[in-house]
Amino acid sequence: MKLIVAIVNKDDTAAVSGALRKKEYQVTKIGTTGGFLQKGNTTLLVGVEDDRVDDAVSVIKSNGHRRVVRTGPNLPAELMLGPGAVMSDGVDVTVGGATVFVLNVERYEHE
Ligand code: 2BA
Repeated sequence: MKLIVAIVNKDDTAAVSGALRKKEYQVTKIGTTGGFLQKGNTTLLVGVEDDRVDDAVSVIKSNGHRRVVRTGPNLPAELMLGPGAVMSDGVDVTVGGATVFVLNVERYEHE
């Protein structure tokens, strides 16, 4: 068994989780915040049998869309420009479709 952890844009959450449920995947949604943009996104947890992982990931990818988002002003930019650097204007970044991690599940219990 695997646990899929998928971070999707919050505007795609309903489409992604709806498409997963339609194919009888069980989904848990967690409201999360991206560390870079500091904007809300959604993390989905999906426990699946090994032979359904590829299908579940393809459902997630086909319902999560890439989009360009403008950051707010005064974005800390130390990673790009060095210590203490801040970008006074916003910049455009491309976000998503979906960021997907597939983890091995050592044990699963469900009463
Ligand atoms: P955020 O951290 O808010 O990042 C949003 C978008 O900003 C990213 O889109 C990427 O295009 C850009 N970005 C992130 N860090 C950057 C940096 N240091 N310099 C320049 N641009 C940067 P995605 O890559 O599609 O990521 C969407 C969201 O997925 C992220 O939101 C974060 O919540 C999550 N994520 C992505 N990779 C992750 C990872 N390796 N571990 C944990 N969460 C991750």
